[in-house]
Amino acid sequence: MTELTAPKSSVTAAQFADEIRNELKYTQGVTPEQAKPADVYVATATAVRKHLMDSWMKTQQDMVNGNTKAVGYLSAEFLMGKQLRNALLNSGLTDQFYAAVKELGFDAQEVIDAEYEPGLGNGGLGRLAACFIDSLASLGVPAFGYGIQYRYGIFRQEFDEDGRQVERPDYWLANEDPWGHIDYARDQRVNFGGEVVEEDGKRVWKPAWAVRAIPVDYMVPGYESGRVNTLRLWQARAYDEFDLLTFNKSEYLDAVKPQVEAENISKILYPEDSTEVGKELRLEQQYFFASASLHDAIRVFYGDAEKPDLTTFPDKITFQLNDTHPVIGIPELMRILIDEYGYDWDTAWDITTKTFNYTCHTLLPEALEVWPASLIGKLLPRHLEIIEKINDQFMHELADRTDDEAKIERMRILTAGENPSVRMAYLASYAGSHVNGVAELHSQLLKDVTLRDFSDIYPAKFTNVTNGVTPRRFMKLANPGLSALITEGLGTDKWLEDLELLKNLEPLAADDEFVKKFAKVKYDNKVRFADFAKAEYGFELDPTTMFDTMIKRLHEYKRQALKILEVIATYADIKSGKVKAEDITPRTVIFGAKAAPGYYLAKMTIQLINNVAKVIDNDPDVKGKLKVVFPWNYNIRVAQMLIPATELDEQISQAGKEASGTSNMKFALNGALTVGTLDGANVEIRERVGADNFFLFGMTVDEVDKMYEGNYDPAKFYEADPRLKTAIDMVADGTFSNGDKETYAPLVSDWLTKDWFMTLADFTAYHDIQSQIETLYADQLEWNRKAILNVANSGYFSSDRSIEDYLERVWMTGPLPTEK
Ligand code: DL6
Repeated sequence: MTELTAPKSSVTAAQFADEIRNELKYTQGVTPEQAKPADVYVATATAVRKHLMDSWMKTQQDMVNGNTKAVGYLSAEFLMGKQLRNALLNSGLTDQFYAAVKELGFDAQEVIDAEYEPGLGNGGLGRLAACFIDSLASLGVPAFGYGIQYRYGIFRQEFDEDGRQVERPDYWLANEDPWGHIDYARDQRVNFGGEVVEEDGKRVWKPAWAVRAIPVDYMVPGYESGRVNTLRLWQARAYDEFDLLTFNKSEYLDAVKPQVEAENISKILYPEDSTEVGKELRLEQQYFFASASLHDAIRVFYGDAEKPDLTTFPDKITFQLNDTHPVIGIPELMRILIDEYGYDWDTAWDITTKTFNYTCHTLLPEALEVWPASLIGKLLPRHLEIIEKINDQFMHELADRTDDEAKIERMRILTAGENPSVRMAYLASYAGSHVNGVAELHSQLLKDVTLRDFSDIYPAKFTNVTNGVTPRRFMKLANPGLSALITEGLGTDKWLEDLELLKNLEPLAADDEFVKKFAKVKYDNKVRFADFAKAEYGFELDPTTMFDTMIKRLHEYKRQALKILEVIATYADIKSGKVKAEDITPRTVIFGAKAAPGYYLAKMTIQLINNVAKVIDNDPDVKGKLKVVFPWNYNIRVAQMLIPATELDEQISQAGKEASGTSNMKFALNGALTVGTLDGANVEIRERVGADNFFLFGMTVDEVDKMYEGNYDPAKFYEADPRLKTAIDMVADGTFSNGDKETYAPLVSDWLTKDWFMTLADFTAYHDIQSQIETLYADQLEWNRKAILNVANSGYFSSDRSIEDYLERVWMTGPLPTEK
């Protein structure tokens, strides 16, 4: 499908076709006749980069020569998704592309499909980083995304014949990556290990080994802004390729060992950290990219000056620490300033605290990183000294501010005792200028619970910035049908830059003709997804059924278990005849989720979902009424197909556990109704779209807390709700494991004896809301009216708005001046 016209580039389709031909010849060395779609993809990407080159260079020059403070977004994850269509859209070359590839005799979709999606992130955190750098560029704010170019991103998920998750390595760099430019000349040295000695009254770090950090630059074009920022991802390389002497002695493995070890640093995203070696590698990764990025920023703004005035550093760039992964950057900047540039401690501290801000993305205490001091001491001995000194200074500062000794003790960055450890979130909360959560409720809970002591002592540091998503990728690219309808309804496509304009769609929810057009777009998207699911996975989906979707990482707190138990109970209702065939709203329940490779119960839940899907599929009694599918290897590409096709969005985490969620925003903006708890950004979505247009159920944070205090007993809920009991019994009795009662025994036992996230306690309420959902769904006009009201009132959840909030509340900067 050709997309609506993007901001125009003056290049004609014929010229663009010539540019692609040129790249085919001079980059790929093939004629159009010899070319494969993958060649045309690379040639197109190369041509697009050339279009962006002037703006990219100009943006950097304006940033370095002007007075606008830049933003450095330090993040272990950037889940970018495919680049081609986004780059075409933002550079105004979409229409030319479709015409040009046609002229060259290629199918545009095949060219688009030739791009391999990099998975350099896990989930919401990495995708948020990608949305943010898109918005920064679109708003014209000078910025760098800084991270790691992992050789292997998140694993490729497969399911075995028993429905179990199998993790396969995702070697995305086995494919050409035309977007990344390796800049060997701007490498950085990153040191590790060794010892600290006293020399001339100074502490001097004598590292034992070093890794070469090589930047790979990705252009980040803004939409309609004329600005192009940089995503700089570091690759780790060894300094010495290998030891020839050892090699000649035929000790091959020993000869390449240092090289292999150095390059391991950027090899995989989130190495398994249950072992010492895994932990060590994670810390190496974090220090590797934090150190290289800080040195890089100094190089960018001060060139090779030997004695730059780094007291101006916080006026040049402000660094956002995306979760705790880059927090080791704090002692690193202190070390750079003191050891490399000779500043005294107080000046270095002043610069450092003005430079960093910290975003916390979790409410799970176990997700706040804590490093054994011994490990930091082994890898980064000078940093451990600096952290000790920061901790001492902090303890003194606290003693001046409070008499509450227990509180001071609780707040230690470096814990006391025999095996001290370093709490990275505390380090960031003390050293950062600002600390923010990612939704109103989350920021409040950070202040009230997770970082309460810090917010008591430093209330002014704490703020909220509710997450957002980019409408360019998640509406314009993902949902061309809805985008065209919105533009028609509003009479302008300016909503792509100012998403609050969607509000003007509100009156159209009362216009039956518009509602019908909207319903048709949704139906077409369902057909599109059904076709995709058939081609990709072999699924047979019926687009006349309700598409009910739950996509997110598999975690107990997100409660995929709640959804699957409800599906099982419904299945049992149909089988037993408790629910009459004519009373059933036919549904297709779609799951998408990866479980961390070491997360036993999460992986078992995946297995259960797959086997429930199989049993239901093979049962003629439920045919046409209920179907479950689990497209494996959920990624951005699948999200872009599935979200626009979804009618009911499941956001059913236990209240007080989901920091924000961002798929909830994507769904609302694409006209799905949400069934959800009062958790994360659901709260704000509901406030904005209206309580009548949101299916709320379940316990609140306070009710959850009370239930924890009252010795929660899940078995009571099991006994009290016969549907729940039946569903759990079916899991236990082998219905979904060929009669084997052991397969899911750990899951069943966890539900009945522990159920930390209170799936059972919320089950009845979750079921009750389903009848409201089905009543409304039976009235398609009303359903779609409410869906339009969701779209109209979700403009706030643009990542452009999030970035504007960061600019105003945290970063205190803005766009580069535009030329008169
Ligand atoms: O802020 C982005 C994203 C939130 O939308 C999710 O609610 C939150 O779970 C996620 N956080 C993480 C960090 N670790 N944990 N847990 O991925 O951030």
